[in-house]
Amino acid sequence: MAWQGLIHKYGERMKLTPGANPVTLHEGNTPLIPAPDLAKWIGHGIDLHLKYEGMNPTGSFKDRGMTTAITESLARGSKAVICASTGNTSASAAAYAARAGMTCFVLVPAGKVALGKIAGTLAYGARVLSIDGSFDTALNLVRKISEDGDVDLVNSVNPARIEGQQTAAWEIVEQLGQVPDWLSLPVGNAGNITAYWKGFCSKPCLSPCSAACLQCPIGTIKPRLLGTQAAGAAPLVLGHPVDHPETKATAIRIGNPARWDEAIAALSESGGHILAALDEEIFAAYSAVARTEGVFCEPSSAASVAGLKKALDRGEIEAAGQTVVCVLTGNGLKDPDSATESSKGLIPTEATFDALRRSILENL
Ligand code: AN7
Repeated sequence: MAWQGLIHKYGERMKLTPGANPVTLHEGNTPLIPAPDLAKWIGHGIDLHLKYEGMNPTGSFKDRGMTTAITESLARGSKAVICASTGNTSASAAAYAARAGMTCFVLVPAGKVALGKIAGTLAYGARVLSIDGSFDTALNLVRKISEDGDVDLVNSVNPARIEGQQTAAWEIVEQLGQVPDWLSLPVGNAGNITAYWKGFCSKPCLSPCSAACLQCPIGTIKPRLLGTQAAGAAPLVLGHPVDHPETKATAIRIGNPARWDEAIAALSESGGHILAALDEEIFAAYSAVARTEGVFCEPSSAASVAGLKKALDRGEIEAAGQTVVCVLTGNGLKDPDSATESSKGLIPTEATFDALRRSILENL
């Protein structure tokens, strides 16, 4: 049967209102792509796979948690939702709210959201409120205003978001036929790391996922989690909130993660590790992912690759011969400015045969 989204596939395994009518864009079922050439770039003999979450309907992993959050909100009879966002949450909330016939308000930090994310959010008809403040300030404001009850909060402090996002862990086990040894992901507000850990700790699925997985290993075998923050926005690494977070990886420009305690617990229970990557390291990984494997992710997503390389290079973790999944949380098309700025750019070529031949020979 054709793919009908996450609630259709996994609804029975999630804590949701029974009988609620799913609001879905047929999200999930994203590719898990083997990445042997990127593995060589990283070094250290790892078996690397990329979970390409940029293939979700609005271009990021947020859709997994938004199908559940908006479904629950609609079932409660809400007419409007609100979120703070560095961009991807806003696009996702706006799309699912449009589908549900609800009004969506988003608060974004002025000038710090990638163009494609704003474009999507506006296209889906959301009210985009741009504030002179960080994501953290925006989140505090929307948390407070949602207490009035007129608008439902759909940031990842909403438990329905975590319910939906944990499905990525289940998909990875199905696609790989095993639990990976390491799961590497970027960490901003820490909802995703919380959700993955919940998924990996849940009950096994009822039927075998694949030929290689005759008995579901979920809940018995667990991966180690590797979290990466941007160096200018690394509260979990530093152990204290960052008042003025700064990074060119704007999706993870977050100084005081809402799911702080859950993230620390997941890291410690999994025997994992968290570290900070410099913007240069994140952008080097960003280019490497696209050029070695033809997979275009946004800069923040590449933090999962940058952090993995850095942790291995420094001997902070060992993974030789082990299976590693890097979660590429968002699509590179969301951030055209980063893509053009970190490439050589266009090659002006006169429209003649000779000029064309010269351009080709000079650039072979
Ligand atoms: C591409 O959209 O917080 O640690 O408001 O867009 O679960 O927050 C985005 C976060 C990683 C971090 N990669 O995930 C938002 C927002 C991308 C992201 C993260 C985000 P969390």
